[in-house]
Amino acid sequence: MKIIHSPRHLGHAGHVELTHGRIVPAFEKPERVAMIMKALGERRLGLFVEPTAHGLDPVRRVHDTAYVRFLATAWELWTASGRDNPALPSFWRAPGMRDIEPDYVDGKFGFFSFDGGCCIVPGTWDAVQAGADLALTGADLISAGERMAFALCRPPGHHAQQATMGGYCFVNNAAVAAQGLRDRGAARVAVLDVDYHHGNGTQSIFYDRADVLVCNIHSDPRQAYPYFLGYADETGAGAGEGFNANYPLPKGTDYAAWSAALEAACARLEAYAPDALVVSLGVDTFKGDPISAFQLDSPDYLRIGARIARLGMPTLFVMEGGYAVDAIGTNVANTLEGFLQG
Ligand code: SP5
Ligand code: ZN
Repeated sequence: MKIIHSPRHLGHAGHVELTHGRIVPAFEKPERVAMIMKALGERRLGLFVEPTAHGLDPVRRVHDTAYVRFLATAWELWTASGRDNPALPSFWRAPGMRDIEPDYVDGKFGFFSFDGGCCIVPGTWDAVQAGADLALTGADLISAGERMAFALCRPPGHHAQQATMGGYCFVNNAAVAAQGLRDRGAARVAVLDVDYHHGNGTQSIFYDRADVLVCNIHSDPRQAYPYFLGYADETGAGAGEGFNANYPLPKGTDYAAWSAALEAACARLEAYAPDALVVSLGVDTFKGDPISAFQLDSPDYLRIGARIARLGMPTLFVMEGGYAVDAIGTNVANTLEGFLQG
C-alpha cells in the first residue's frame, strides 16, 4: 500500500475555531498527521510517497471558480484589511438573502462558508492545495491498477461544498479524487463516508449525478453537526435520484448498530458495482473522540477495514476527521491493516 503524505499540511497550524460560543484552539491540528504517520510507520503498513502536482483544474471540476479564487486570496485580503490574526468568518447568508459575492473580505468569508470552523492562516491555502494533490495522486495510483492507497489529507474535506467551506474543510479531497477517477476513465465511482459527521459536501457535489454513488454513515443531523443535511430521505435528485444513501444513527451508537449500517451500505455499493471506491475515512466514531458521541473501540476499525476489503473494489482511503489524537494512529492503522488482511 502507498501512503501519500506531504509536510505541507504543517502550514495549517495555530488556528482556532468557534465552538460552544467561544474561540478555542482548533481540534483539527497538525499532531493528527504525526500520530498517524507514526503508527503506520511502526507497523510497516505501507510505503510513504509524496504527491505529484496536479494544479487547480481538477479542483475546479468539483468547486466553483469564484470559491477557489476566494480560497487562494483569502489570507491576502484579510491582512490587506488591517488584521494579522487568524481569519474567521463572523457573518453568514441565510435563506432569502442575495446570492451575490460581496467585494469586502468579511462579506466574502461569510458568502463562502457555513460555520465558524474554517480558520485561515498564512499556510492554509498551501496545505489545502497539497491535500488535493494527495487525493489526486491517490486517484492516479488506483487508475494505474493499485488495489488500495491512502491519501493522508489534512485539513479534511468532506464538509466542503461546491462554493462553501465549513467543518474544518476547504477543498473536498474525496470529491476531487472521485471526479479524478471518473476523468481517468472509471465509468462509475462510489464514495463511502464513515466519518462521524455527515459528509454534506460530498453529498451536495454529486447529488444530481448517477455516475457517483455516495453513501454516508453518520450521526443523526437532528442531534449532530452539520445539522442541515444528512437525513435518510435524501436519496438524490434528477438523474441522481437513487444514487445517494444516508444512514443516520443516534448518539451513543455502538459497533453492533454501526456495523449493521455498514452492512446496508455495502449492499448498496455491491449492487452499484463501481469501478473504484473512495472511502472518506474519519475515525471520530471512536468512543474517546472529544467532539463526537459514537462508541466504536479501536479493534472495531480492523473489522471495518476487513469488511470494506470484502467488497473487492479498488479502494482509495482519504483521511477525514478524528480528534482523539492519542488514538488516531491506532484507529487509522487498524482500518488499513484490516483492509490489507481482509
Ligand atoms: C471533518 C470533521 O470531522 N469535521 C467536524 C466538524 C465539527 N464541527 C462542529 C463540532 C461541534 C462539536 N460539539 C461538541 C460537543 C462536545 N462536547
Ligand atoms: Zn467528522
